[in-house]
Amino acid sequence: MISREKTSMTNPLYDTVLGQRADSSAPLLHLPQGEVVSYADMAARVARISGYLRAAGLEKGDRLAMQCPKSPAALALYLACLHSGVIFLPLNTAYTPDEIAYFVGDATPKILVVDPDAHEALAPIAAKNGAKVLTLDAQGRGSFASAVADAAPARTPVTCSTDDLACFLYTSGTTGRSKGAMLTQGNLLSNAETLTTCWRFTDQDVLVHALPIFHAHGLFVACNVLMCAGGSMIWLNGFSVDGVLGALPQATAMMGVPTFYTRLMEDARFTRDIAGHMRLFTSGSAPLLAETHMRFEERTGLAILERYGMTETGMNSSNPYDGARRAGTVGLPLDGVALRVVDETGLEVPQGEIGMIEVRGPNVFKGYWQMPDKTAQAFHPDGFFITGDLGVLDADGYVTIVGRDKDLIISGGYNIYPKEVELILDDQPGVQESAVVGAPHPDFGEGIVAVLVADEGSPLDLAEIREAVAVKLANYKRPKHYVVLEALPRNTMGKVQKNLLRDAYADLFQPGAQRRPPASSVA
Ligand code: MLC
Ligand code: AMP
Repeated sequence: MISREKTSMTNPLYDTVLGQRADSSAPLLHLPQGEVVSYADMAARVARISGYLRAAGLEKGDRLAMQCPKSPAALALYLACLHSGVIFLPLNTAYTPDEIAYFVGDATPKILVVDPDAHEALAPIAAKNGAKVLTLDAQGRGSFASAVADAAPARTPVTCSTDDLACFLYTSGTTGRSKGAMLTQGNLLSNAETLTTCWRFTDQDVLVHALPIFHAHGLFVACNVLMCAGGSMIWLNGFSVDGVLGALPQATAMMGVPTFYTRLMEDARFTRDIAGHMRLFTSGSAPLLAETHMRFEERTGLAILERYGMTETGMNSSNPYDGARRAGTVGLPLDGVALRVVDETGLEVPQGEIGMIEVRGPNVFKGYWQMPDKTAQAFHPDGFFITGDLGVLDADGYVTIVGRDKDLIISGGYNIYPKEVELILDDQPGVQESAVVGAPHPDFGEGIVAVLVADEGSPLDLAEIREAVAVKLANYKRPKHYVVLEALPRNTMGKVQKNLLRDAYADLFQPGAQRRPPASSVA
């Protein structure tokens, strides 16, 4: 619950994560070249950016979108949006201009900040939507930096309440059309405070930060929690085994997706000696196999703490800091989060039975931007949000996720809705229809398989299809494997039986697996 003291702050989220330490020389970021950014340094940068945003005419509730490489300047831009009441819209750096055009058209940001390399492709999209486009590279250089350098700093944050919108994060859906999840200051603040307490973060903590900062995990879970605690982050530009191994000796904690842990364990240098001193390793965004959990414990003597969340809700449940971290489970509902498992009629199922996971609490988002129907469909009248995840509660209240009631693939911690890929495949010359499924993948958890049916008498050019898909879709959404069949398996109602396809390709990505094409060709 957000305290009374917080609600009387001028800008509760900004004050909690940075404002209260705006004069502190304590380290916030440790950069790869040894440079340190203190809390005070960050607050000074934020004041300048906030001054610029105000001078540029952005007001509370306006949007600013960013598709930039990870950098301290990009983090400062997020914090400056909080400071000035501007809604921050971070975009995956892998999105193609086609994808960006949709987000910009939907969210209508007043400013779009992009990588200089993408300026030429994105400037027309910004112009079409009346947005000003500025550039910011990985070193913090570009037209955005020049514009900000001339601005007079704005030191006082714009007054915001916990109900004001702080960020939009886009999530895809079963229809293939992305929805902007509207997150309030209160959503982000409550989750940051709850996780800080639950995972015992303090100003003594040093987090290995190897996640991207355009999603909930890297930005809200990692950055907000560390700043809320007053700790610091070893700021890596992305995940690499060498980068993490180099950072671990100075660190106390790390947050990651399962792929981080499987990749680390593939390296003989990742041992109890290098990791055993760590206070905490957390995992989320995708299922952590029980086998990975156990191998990690054997290797390091430490149990990974797995937690469960969503873009729309932030974190919902977590294994305990003290007490049993049960492999294969996502732990107990967080303080303040009500979690229930229900059947199709909305009634809670008996303990031990599978049902839909639904959650309610201060962490749950306000709705989808300009999509009142989708918002209404996502909630029950009593305020519970329907997650689309199927789960089961055990006698001690631990949650296990057993599947999804949504056609979703999670690859390396990123979500891919098959429909979005199928719509593009169906458009390709010679393709009659397509079905996209996820198959177990040793590195990414799931790998995308595209199953195509060709128009009669028209052989498919898979190389051409791959190229066309690459223009339209971010790299992680692109199928890792294509199969051509004579027909898709369908049930008597005519519905594609994706379960049969999943079964047929279950060992496609397994090391040494025999690729068994059920029909014509595989590539
Ligand atoms: C990269 N590729 C991927 C991929 N990431 N393919 C599938 N799934 C992914 N996640 C592609 C690359 O484009 C490349 O394709 C090939 O795979 C190999 O690339 P790589 O160099 O091995 O990838 P890398 O850059 O190392 O990235 C892998 C990764 C990254 C796991 C480090 O994907 C990552 O940082 N994931 C974290 C995602 C995350 O933060 N999720 C949080 C969402 S929030 P090619 O064809 O060019 O060779 C959320 C809420 C919650 O879910 O609960 O937390
Ligand atoms: P996103 O909306 O991109 O944030 O993805 C949220 C989805 O990721 C959830 O609905 C779950 O399906 C999945 N997810 C997140 N954390 C876990 C976890 N620890 N175990 C299993 N699935 C998870």
